[in-house]
Amino acid sequence: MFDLKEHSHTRYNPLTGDWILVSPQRMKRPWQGKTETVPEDKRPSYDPTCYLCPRNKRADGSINPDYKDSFVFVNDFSALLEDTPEGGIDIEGLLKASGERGICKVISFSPDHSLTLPQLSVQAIEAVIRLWQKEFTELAAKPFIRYIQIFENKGEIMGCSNPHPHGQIWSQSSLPLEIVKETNRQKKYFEEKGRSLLGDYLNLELQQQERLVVENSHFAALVPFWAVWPYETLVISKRHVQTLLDFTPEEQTALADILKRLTAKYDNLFHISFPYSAGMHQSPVNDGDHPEWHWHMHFYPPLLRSATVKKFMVGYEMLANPQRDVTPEWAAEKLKSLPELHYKEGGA
Ligand code: H2U
Ligand code: ZN
Repeated sequence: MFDLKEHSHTRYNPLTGDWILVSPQRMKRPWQGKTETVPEDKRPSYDPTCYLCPRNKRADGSINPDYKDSFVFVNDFSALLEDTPEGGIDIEGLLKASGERGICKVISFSPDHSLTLPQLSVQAIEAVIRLWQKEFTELAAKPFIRYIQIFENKGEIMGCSNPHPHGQIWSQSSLPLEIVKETNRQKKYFEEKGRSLLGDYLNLELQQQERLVVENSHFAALVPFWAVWPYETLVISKRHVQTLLDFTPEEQTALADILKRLTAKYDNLFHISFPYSAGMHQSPVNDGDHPEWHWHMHFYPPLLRSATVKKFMVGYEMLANPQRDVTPEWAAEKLKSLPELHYKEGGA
């Protein structure tokens, strides 16, 4: 009889329409992969060579203020620029290109170079959330901006240039690929059922409890049924809201709480500052009504079975379809069992 825990199968991602191949029987195979050395994780609170620390000089020659909480500036090497001319090419539908305008920013989460998100207090994370809201409001006020991507790239393994706790915001004049997919799927579901796709999905997860990692009264973090990365998680707001501007003060505190608890568990998994790419997905702006949109946040960590063994998206995955061995249920159980107190603060 077919068993999700035993037999290879494909799983559907209702948010994007993609599929993932799951091969639980391969968890038993011997491992002969690469082992790398763990990067030393001891840093000073202030690094005179860091472009994010207070009072330091950045690449464009400007000097950072002596900031006390968080600090935001326009990326000195922005991938998107506000003054890009409109236009493009279309040659027989085969050679197509279109000018893209945008604004890119960098956000330092704290003046302290040595910290990471889970080591910040809930109040300090709330301050970051309020800054995200302020930036979102300002960028959305520009009529040419249609989507605002708030994200964090963390760890050398993810190509992050600097361990100072920071994130980025890229905003642009068209909708990026993942947002197009998620908009289409959520819209179709909302039109058919009159309810939020992620709201209904979250209700199932709260009933089943099998993939739930952390929860409070306003948010839940879980390993999605269709997770691609071994320890991938999805943070979903319990209330169906379109963007982070809709959060009440109580929800802002609850979001800070869930982010701190989830990222502390991540660090506790292998006793390292856990690398990932994480970011919020929310409704486009200046694009009409999007009642289908349900705010959420993805965490995509690359690590597989230790601080040094990462999952590579190669071979079959590049050519055919993403695949995983450990089941999302197994990963959720593992994350759930870890302490919420950070290992550097006495958590196991
Ligand atoms: P990561 O999140 O990948 O580390 O990127 C940090 C960004 O900081 C990167 O996009 C920018 C880079 O362009 N940066 C500046 O804006 N000013 C600097 O002085 C150095 C790096
Ligand atoms: Zn620094």
